[in-house]
Amino acid sequence: MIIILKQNAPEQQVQALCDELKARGLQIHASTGSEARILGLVGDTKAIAESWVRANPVVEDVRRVTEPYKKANRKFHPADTVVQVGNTKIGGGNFAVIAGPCSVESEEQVLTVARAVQTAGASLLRGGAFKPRTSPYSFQGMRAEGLELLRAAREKTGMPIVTEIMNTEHLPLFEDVDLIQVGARNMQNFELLRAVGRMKRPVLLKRGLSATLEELVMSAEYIMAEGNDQVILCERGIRTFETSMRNTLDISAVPMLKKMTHLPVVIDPSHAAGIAWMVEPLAKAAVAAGADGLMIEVHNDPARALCDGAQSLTPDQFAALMGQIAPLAGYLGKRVN
Ligand SMILES: [Mn+2]
Repeated sequence: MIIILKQNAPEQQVQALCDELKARGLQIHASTGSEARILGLVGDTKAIAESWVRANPVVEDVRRVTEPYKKANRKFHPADTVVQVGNTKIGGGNFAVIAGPCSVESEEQVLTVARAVQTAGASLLRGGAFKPRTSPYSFQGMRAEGLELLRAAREKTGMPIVTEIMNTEHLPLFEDVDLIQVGARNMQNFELLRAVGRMKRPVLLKRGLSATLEELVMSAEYIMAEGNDQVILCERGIRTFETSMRNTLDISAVPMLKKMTHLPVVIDPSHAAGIAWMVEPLAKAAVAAGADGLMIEVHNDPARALCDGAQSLTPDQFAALMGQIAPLAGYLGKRVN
């Protein structure tokens, strides 16, 4: 961190600032130029808030020269993190597909879809039990009963389950969920992030609809700061000025997140587009850009789906997509599981 001091800053106050910074364990390299006087801070500055420094009357400006995220930062952890969910590995050259209905609707529905996506090559089963819906009058999910149906489908197929947690009160219900999803709307629910960090189970963290990549990585940092480094990042489309699709898939998030962090990156083309026919081209683009996996919504009867039917693939469409995705990922050197 570099602090630029105001011209003619009183020496006594500058000294007081330096003493405070030293008391926080930092070393200070001061340099005086013809136009400005600069303090270079050496040491771990992640807990020093820029706003706290800027509030000091002798400070003209402050700049961070290293990223505020440490545990998620590739600079301090060059090797890719591999997250293992059941027998499935994601990251570090391992590619996996998560598929299933937007929401769990009945025992028959979730089991039918689970069997179909498993046959087509998906290794993890998704399904929403607690649904964060824009309208309180929309279907809110089967809640605890939905979780039971996912467990039953896991029992019958052997597929690990992926489902979204919406608040910390539900934590006891999620203790045996294989991959806990924190959804886009909860990306900055910091208490929830800390709580899933303490659970020591793999977490799928979705990017908020208007979150920057640094904000997404800082949210991962919250989970990791609690001692849980099994975090998978998911880009699911962001809100832009474009209205012809539900969201705009930020494909550049894949290479940029991989440069910023060592965590696996998964793309959800279903929520990005909101339209079933766009899932295939976006999924291919994600694989080509280097994604470690895909998360895709599949429904046995999209026209009658209680949630997100327009973006759901039928089992046949999903099988056709997998027929293209798996060879493409293999061609790019990924181990598909
Ligand atoms: Mn959905």
